[in-house]
Amino acid sequence: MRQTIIIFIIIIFQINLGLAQVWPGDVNNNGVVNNIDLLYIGNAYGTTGPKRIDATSNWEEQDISANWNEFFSGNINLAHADCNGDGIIDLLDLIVVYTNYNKTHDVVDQDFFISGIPNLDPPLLLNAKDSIQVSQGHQLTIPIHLGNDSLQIDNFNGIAFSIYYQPEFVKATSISFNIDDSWIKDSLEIFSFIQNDTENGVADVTITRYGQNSISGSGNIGSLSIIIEDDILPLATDEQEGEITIDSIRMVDEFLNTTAISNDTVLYIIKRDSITNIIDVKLQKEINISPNPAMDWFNIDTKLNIQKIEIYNILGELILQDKFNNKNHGQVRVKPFSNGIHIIKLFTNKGVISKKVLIKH
Ligand SMILES: [Ca+2]
Ligand SMILES: [Ca+2]
Repeated sequence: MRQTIIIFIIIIFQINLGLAQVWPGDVNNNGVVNNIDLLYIGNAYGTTGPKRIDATSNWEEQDISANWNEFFSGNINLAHADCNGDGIIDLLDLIVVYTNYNKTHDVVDQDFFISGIPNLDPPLLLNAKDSIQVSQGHQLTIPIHLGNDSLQIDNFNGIAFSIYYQPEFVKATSISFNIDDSWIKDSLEIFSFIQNDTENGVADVTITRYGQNSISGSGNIGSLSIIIEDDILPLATDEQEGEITIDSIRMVDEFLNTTAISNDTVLYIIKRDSITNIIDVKLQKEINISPNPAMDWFNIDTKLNIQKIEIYNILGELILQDKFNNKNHGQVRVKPFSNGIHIIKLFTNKGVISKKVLIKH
């Protein structure tokens, strides 16, 4: 009798403290299924453990039969990454994330993002050319770069980010992410995922390597393809404008530690020639500063309205303030300033934007 009570107590203890309950697809167990969960699947890819008894992918709380040996940081058992409960973490679990995407349970503990500072933290860039003609299939392709020559990426294991766009310009199923010549891919050790919310104009992307298997480098990681919506164009007698922004970025190393990455926006201007039927898409960075490095002066060119600019030296001292009176272009003389990096703060109708300019006489 006494032995039975002890066993009973041990079982209760295990249920309370040991075994997790899994919501299939919510790998980091924060209450919501999204592209961040796929970073964890990538990280634990190929790991095996006990199968879930009576496992399904249904959106309901499911008991696991036994804990796996490994844990993610935050004491999250790897059993959460085995979304379909078959005892291995692989691409079938990715399908469960698709199936249960955006579903929530309990109180959602929102995923965090560390916003990088432009020109100080490595960028995730929409590497847009100035002007693209998209007469064939109306497809717009924008290469995406992670890191650059001066801001390299150390220990990339995976990245999740979102692309925000005006849904009225884009066909319902027309956004795709293609990994082509990509420095984060070697021997095909990578998978990518895109979930497109056409109603709100948000496409969530995840690209991750298989397992804990990081790589360092910078440059092209793939390209975004967007098909421009035909239907709106015949109505457009004038140019149509919109924005594509890349944000909500979470880049992780092999231990799922997050690195700050700066975001990016391009403006696009679409015009359809009513005679030739050629659609001309002009892409433009939100703010262009050139030349950079600057010798005696630099130009600012943007679609935004600039109220004023401030220039700070490397010591953080304010050395110039200039009114722009809501203009969207102008020239700034920097001849009196010393050589080195300077921070330009632009006060615009879309908030304060910081840019880095190198002055080199
Ligand atoms: Ca989650
Ligand atoms: Ca599985």
